[in-house]
Amino acid sequence: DVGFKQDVPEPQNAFLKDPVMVSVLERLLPSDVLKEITPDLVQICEWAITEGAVLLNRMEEDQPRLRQYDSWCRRVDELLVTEAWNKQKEIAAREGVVAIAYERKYGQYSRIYQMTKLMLWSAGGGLYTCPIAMTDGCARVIELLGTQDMKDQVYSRLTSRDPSKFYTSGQWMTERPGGSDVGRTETQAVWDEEKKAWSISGFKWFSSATDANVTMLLARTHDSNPAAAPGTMKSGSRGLSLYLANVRDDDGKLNGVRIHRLKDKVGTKALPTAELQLDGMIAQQVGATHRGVKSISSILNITRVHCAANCTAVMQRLLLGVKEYARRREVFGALLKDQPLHLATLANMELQYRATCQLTYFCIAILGRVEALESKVPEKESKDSLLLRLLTPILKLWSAKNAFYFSQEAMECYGGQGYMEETGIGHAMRDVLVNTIWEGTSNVLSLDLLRVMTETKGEALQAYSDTVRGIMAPLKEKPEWIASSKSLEECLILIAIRFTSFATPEGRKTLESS
Ligand code: MFK
Ligand code: FAD
Repeated sequence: DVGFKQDVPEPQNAFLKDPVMVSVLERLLPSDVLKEITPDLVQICEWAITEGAVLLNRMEEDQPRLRQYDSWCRRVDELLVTEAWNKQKEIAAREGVVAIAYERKYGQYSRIYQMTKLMLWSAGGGLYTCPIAMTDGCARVIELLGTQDMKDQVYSRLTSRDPSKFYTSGQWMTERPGGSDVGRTETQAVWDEEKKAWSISGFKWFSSATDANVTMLLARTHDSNPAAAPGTMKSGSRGLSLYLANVRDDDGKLNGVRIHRLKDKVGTKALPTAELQLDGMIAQQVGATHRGVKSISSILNITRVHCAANCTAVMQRLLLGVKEYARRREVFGALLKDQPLHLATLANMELQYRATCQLTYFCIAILGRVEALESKVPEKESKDSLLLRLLTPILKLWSAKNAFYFSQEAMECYGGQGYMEETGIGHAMRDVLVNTIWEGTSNVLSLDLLRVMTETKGEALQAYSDTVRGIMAPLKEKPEWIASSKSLEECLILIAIRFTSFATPEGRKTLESS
């Protein structure tokens, strides 16, 4: 046991060590709100690097399993998740990682608080952020479109801080013929007069929260009017409606669901993603018949912001890690932090992180305003909701691509150690990669951007350019870079990064010095 031993980098309390997140919060939150929530944000970071880190390791080492038959050859489809995974559910409830957004104690600022806490919690909560994202989206759909009974029985649990009451939700859209093109959905919903409920049958190709209490799912609706010909259905996505179902009954028995198999994935291994066969799953319809895609779109838009928050949080952790390592690792007679070329790499990463963080918070702040001020579906979309609708696909697409490239750079910053599983970078890289696929691939999001621009007949773009102009007005800079960008998408992304970063004196300084 002789020879050189590397000085080991210490885990970092992200809230105390990252000046970027704090400066964004100082800009976006009233000072009394920030003061009040700061101790909570500090404590969740402490939890994440101590107890959370232990749970995270257990979740990765001991992955979910499926026990399909018991020893008497009876089909049981028992999903065995780890104790650490279940513990995360308890902690998520107690820490209010969904509840904070819906309690709205701080009005429009509650979203900012909730998303910040979620990002910091994710350092120890890991992939439990996935069911939390879908739970958040489900709560919003019920808030907007649910019946009073759904609000009393389900919404109250999705937004509860009591671990014994807290529910999580799944989001079952993807089927074998189409995940992007959900209009090819084969699953069908037939009205069951006796049960006074919908009976759903089909095959869901991806279900990430298979241990969830409830789920939102799309199905093709049979005409429930007894006078209509049996089996009357519309094709395409305009034949789909949205349904809410319990995944299991009170005894833990699955509600007309068979777990076909667990997926063998590149990453997100702690997450129990399964293929599901539905055979008479009892469900309630949410929102109007044949408006399923529109009705579920609130989940899509919220989970897409969650994906960006996840990317931002991963980048924050990786950046804190590589900076800490640069202070401890010596090469060619100097610490890495004093090697100009390495510093240039870190500066570039810093810039990428800051831009992602600014853009993510810009959207979170608008989401907070829209939710706090528009608790019902509005007659006419406000400027804020148009802006949010336009920016969400850009945010999700751009942060996901960026975070993956960023994780590769972080891996390289540790040299050979970065490629070792023990440093956790490979794990982070595999997990963050999925953000480019789930909740909409890059091309699907690009087309969504075009959808917004055309469907709103330019109003969303107008809201956007008004906002840019408002922010740019006090700046002397001439936006020649807009003219030099190669595509509309690139131009929009550049504007988004520029104006969200330039909106703070600190952002201006960083970008100018880079
Ligand atoms: C750490 C973070 C973790 C996050 C959790 C991740 C867990 C994994 C969960 C999943 O991956 S769940 C599956 C996610 N699936 C997708 O994201 C589907 C991707 N495909 C699309 O988004 C397609 O664009 C879409 C399914 C929406 C296409 O459907 P259609 O029906 O062919 O589109 P169409 O006809 O253009 O739109 C129908 C209506 O919906 C229109 O409204 P109107 O009927 O009033 O005209 C659209 O405006 C509306 N719409 C579509 N997308 C919308 C939207 N409205 C608001 N927001 C949107 N994003
Ligand atoms: P496809 O739609 O077949 O896409 C294939 C390629 O075609 C992509 O590159 C795409 O960009 C491109 N493409 C598609 N349409 C167009 C177009 N019009 N123009 C140009 N290019 C296009 N789904 C759920 O419903 N619930 C879940 O819980 C869930 N969990 C998941 C967990 C994991 C780990 C993963 C990897 C996926 C999960 N999904 C879930 C599924 C995910 O949402 C889909 O995989 C995704 O939406 C893409 O759909 P697809 O797999 O059918 O690919």
